[in-house]
Amino acid sequence: MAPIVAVTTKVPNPSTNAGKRLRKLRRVNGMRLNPGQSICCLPWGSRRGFETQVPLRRRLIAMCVALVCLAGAFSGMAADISVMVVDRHGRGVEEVVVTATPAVANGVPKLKPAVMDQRSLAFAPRVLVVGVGTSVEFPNNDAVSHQVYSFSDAKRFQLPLYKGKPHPPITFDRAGLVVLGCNIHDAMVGYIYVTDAPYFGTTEPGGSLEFKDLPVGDYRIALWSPFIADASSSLIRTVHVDGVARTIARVQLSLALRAQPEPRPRRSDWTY
Ligand SMILES: [Cu+2]
Repeated sequence: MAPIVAVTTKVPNPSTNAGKRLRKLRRVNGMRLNPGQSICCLPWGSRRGFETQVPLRRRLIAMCVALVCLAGAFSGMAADISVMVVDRHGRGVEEVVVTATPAVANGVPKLKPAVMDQRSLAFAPRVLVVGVGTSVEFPNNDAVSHQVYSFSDAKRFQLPLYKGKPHPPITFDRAGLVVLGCNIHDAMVGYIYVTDAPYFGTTEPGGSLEFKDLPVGDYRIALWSPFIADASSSLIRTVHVDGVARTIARVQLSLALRAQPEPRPRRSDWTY
């Protein structure tokens, strides 16, 4: 039978460590405790010193956790921006393109197919704003044929004479202004404003536009319309969304609206 060998392992003496911790606690804030006195039996004034010193690390950790949670909750907050565009007499201006670009990127535009219709010898809508990469259909719902074209740098194309919807959609893959014309009807003019801003729209007949549930942050609001003669630099606002209250951006124009939209399609660019 093999002899039983006693194996001993050197481990810290718990009673010794406990003694060290107790002596350390007794030195907190210069307090001295009697050997038989317990921390939990300290009078209130003495315990306050203990509570403010010993759990400091825990409190810092809890504070950091709270700040992280607060930041997370704050980042999830959102609020509306209400844009109002009025002329120099205070009347609302419709069909104004409004883009909202966050100072710190917080999303990508939600692209959806768009339509630039042709009705009653006019483009409908006259002004369309789309995100870069949007496909646009050009149905002709008139009884007569149209030949739609653009010679703008942002998108050059032409749709041979047609009625109905024989042509596939056109994708606008570059930011900029696309001026539309018809080679048959010179009075027809339309605009597609292609933007890389994640939030955009056009003002209602009363001159207003609402951006719903935008994440907290600073935004650059910019306006464009073929009828606005004011300098583009005067049509920019920086607003802040605080996640609580609605932010209102009101822009009043200084110059009278143009009688005719500008720029016009350049027929001279056609090559016959
Ligand atoms: Cu036409």
